[in-house]
Amino acid sequence: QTAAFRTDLSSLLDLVGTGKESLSFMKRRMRRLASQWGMAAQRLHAKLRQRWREQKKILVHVGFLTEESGDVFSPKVLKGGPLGEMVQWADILTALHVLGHNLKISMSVKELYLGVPPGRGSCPLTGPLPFDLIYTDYHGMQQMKQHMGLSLKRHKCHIRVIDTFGTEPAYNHEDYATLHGYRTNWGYWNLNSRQYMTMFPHTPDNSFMGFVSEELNDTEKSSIMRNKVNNMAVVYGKEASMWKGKEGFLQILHRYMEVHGTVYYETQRPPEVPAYVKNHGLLPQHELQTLLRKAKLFIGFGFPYEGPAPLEAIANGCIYLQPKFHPPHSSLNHEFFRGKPTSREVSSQHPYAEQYIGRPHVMTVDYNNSQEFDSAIREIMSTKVEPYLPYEYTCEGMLERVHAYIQHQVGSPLLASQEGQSCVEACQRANLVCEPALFRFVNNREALRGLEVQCEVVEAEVNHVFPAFSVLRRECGLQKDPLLYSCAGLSPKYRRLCPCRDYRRGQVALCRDCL
Ligand code: U2F
Repeated sequence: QTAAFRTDLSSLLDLVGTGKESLSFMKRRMRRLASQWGMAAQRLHAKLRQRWREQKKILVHVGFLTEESGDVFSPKVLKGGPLGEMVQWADILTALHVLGHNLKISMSVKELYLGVPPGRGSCPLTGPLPFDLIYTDYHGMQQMKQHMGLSLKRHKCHIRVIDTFGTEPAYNHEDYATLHGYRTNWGYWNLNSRQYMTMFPHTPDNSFMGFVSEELNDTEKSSIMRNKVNNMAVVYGKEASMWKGKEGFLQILHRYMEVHGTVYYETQRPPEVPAYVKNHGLLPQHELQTLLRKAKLFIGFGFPYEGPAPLEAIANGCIYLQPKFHPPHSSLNHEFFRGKPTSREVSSQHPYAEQYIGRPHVMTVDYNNSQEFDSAIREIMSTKVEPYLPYEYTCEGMLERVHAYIQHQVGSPLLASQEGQSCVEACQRANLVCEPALFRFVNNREALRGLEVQCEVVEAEVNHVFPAFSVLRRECGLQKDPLLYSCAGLSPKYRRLCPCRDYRRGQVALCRDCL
């Protein structure tokens, strides 16, 4: 079935459900950005020039929002708790919907069981997989392992783990992690490291999923630039604890600028927030954007790490000022990162802003040097910048990327031919070509299991149609001599295991992403 772009979000909004602040936050965000997504869909549609896209059946199981994982996030949505993950899940869901895929959303372990006759007690994921792809997170992995048992192994290659800070190969590889001290409580799932999808492009070992930020047209941009208030600063930190011990910097800042905050409070101003700060309380996202449009400076004090807010500020024409960390923070020296499956060194509050955006939009300075800090503020007040949003954080950028991951990362599939059909033909039927270099990856029992093949015997033989299986006799054969891997071979007795890949139109020797 063909995936057709969708520009209407109403069926997605229905799917998301109700009853939790986190869901309401995500839905508000979806509505607010709906027209932006719609325009992006039209642009990508034109760019892809009718290229055929297969509609995938996709399960999105948001583990961290399930009651079973404790869901500590939802109750804090209106109280200054982390929203970055919710921003990202809202955008992932929207991107998948807009790309035209067939979505099922699950936010509880119960929902993993839906559609199974009562009493059978088995998860639908234990049978043949009804989904082409499963997006989940580390909590979801744990839950699926508990409920699917061994069959999780078979379905592994369909899983994508949304993982904010990233997982390095050394931590993912079970045996290696065990041997060399890289085991963490998050697990060692033996995935292909590209199955972990991150919030920022931390390392090419993982895939970069990202999220989106607000986009402005030229008229909006120039109006924002005209209306900037040069001495207005907004502090990054919606929770009072993020302001703790920052009086010194705030004092210097206040010498030059009017200081605004969006700190959550119940009845009284939190003691961490000085009286001269104009605190708006936690704002709904669109009101925060309005505030950022006027402000000249968005200033970070070191926490939270790697959130969406600095990108939003820069997109609204602010300069983002943040502390440099030396030594860099990492799981080796900092409580927040301790136990996370990465040794990545975080060189400032927001390394992406530092390394991929930089001046004039981003200034990363040593806050312990008050002179440096002081002159950064003065420089910011006199620097003119335009609102800036990297393409990869626009809706079109995200759609393009998610589209490419879906079509290419599952675009090199393993197929079973029919009896009497060669792999040349089997792949062709799926608009792909047989790729002999990939036979060595499918010449094993795991591949047979992945295709749900019933084998009474598995034997390795010198036979030019192997790897293959006979349905009738329940016999499976693996290839003994790699020189005999053949796309062309066929036999009426056997269905073959065929590794296929995509190709460039008019240059079939190369895969689409090969140049
Ligand atoms: C990050 O999580 P946070 O949620 O704390 O990240 P922020 O950058 O502070 O902002 C998240 C969103 O909160 C919104 C704002 C951002 O989209 O528009 N917001 C708002 O709606 N109203 C306000 O008054 C202020 C902000 C990161 F994303 C997580 O992955 C990490 O776990 C966490 C800890 O490092 O930091």
